Amino acid sequence: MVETPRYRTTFVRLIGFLRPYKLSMGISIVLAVGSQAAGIAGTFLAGSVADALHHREHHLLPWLVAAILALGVVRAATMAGRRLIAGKQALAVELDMRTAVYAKLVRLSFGFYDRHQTGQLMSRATVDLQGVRFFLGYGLIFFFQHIFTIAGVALVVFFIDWKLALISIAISPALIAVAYRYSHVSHPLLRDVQQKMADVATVAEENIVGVHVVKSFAQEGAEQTKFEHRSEAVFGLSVKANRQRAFYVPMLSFLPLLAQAAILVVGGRMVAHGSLSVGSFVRFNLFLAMLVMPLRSLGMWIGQAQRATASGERIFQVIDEPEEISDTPGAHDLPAGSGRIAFESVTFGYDAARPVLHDIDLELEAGKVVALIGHTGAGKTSLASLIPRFYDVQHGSVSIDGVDVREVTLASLRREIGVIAQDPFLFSATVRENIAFGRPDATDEDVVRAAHLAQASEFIETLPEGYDTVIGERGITLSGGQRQRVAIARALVVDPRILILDDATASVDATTEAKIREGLREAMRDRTTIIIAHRLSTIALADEIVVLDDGRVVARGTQEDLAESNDVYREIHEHGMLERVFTEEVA
Ligand code: TTP
Ligand code: MG
Repeated sequence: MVETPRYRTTFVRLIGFLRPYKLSMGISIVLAVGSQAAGIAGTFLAGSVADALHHREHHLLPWLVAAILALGVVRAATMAGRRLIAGKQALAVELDMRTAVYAKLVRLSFGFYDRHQTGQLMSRATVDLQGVRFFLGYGLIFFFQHIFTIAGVALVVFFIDWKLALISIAISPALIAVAYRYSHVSHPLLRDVQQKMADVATVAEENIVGVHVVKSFAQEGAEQTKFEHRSEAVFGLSVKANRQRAFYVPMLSFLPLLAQAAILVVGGRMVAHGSLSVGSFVRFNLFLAMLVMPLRSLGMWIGQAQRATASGERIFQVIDEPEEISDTPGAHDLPAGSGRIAFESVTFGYDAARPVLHDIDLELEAGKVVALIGHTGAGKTSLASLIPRFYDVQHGSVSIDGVDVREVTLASLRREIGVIAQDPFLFSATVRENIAFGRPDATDEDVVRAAHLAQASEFIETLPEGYDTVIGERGITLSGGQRQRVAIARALVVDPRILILDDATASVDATTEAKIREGLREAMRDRTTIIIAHRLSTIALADEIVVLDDGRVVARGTQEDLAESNDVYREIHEHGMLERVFTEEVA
């Protein structure tokens, strides 16, 4: 992650998210202040009722009650207005923030995802966002509302009697401090509870997803114990949080009582001596009650602001992360061409200090099929991932039809390259939507044609709802070979100039492999194709073979060339020969 920005900067930037909502913020604050003012005025009049009763001015009563009711209506109306406006604005701010975070997440490079854990990123996108959302949505409005209430009430009580006012205000620092303290100590605990709950969910999820492994190793008991341990951790922390609540909440209710007792004693004596009217005595008690909530909330608010800022910092770390791989200024679309690929003295490493590809010079002819072979870890996947610019080279260049991939827009580059991974990821959507993923405007015919080319149409039609069948979580309802063919169809529907198949047939049985191979034969027509393969039968599709060893090209040629000269190829050849006989028998 990038260097963390400073606390104050983060706070200012967070507030910056409110800029588009200045008007509605302003109106909300005015309405909030208005409703509190009506509340204060109503409370004041309640005291006047007591005075009227005390002085037997009964004719004033109906007027006073009517005025109190009218103020109540004003209060209710302004409150409703504030809730409507502020509520909508809070949701809009949340939407903006979420959009900003996700817009960044989808743009970040593969390198970023290599360096960061999914769980970490997910928590930023959810928990931290939640921490900020409430504060940004309502925090400022509440702040102004509380400050106004405290100031307004303080002013009125000082106006009534400054000595009594001092007594009631004296409680404020203590109340704010205790509320702040509560918010301060409870938060880390609540966050731990949340974290432990995530742990419980993780164990539960892994056990459900990995149920086959758990059962086949007879580890149900051990897994249950693990689960119980984590659940007990949640229990322990929750009990602790409960203990805090049991202490602080009554404490927060008790503190104002001290002030009230003082006012009852001192004020009562003043009333008895005639230096304070009964009405003012009533007012004091009511105003004191009015103060309690804002004072408590203000204390909590400070804690909330700190947490929101901490969460904001983590969110901004994502938002500020440089995109590493993005369109260079002045990038143009990849010009039309036939799909010739050239690597020129390419050196590349995931960590620049440890290259995994060394000084590779390789030219792949347009429209030809090249098989990339080599031992595991030789760098085949790495080499292929440089073409769609999943990563940038450290030295040298990769070009398509004579144009450096770094000079063209990513969208135009990737549109021309279909990548099929070994274990392709399919979305929980219909087969049709999965195939049309790269080209949402594809017609049904396009989808069916692509499926047909990939030899997938046959099995898709036997699915319960054909192309409208929704693929289950992680593609569970399709077999490995079926998933792979859907992935091939997905790559073909965009009609790319270049096709890259990474180990595409390593995980399937011979019959399926034969079917996929048939699909490929069609799919590869008029495209430059790179097949990373281990099976001889797949390699047989290629016009040429490139052998990679330890990040270097060590040989290239036709099958016949390599059969004589290359050890790696001979190894596969001996092993794969049996495969081929078997495959042909079955197919
Ligand atoms: P690969 O390019 O993944 O090697 P490969 O595709 O030839 O191997 P396989 O047949 O098993 O698929 O890896 C080359 C080196 O790069 C290896 O040392 C692992 C390393 N590597 C990373 O550090 N990060 C990555 O994301 C990948 C894909 C590889
Ligand atoms: Mg690989």
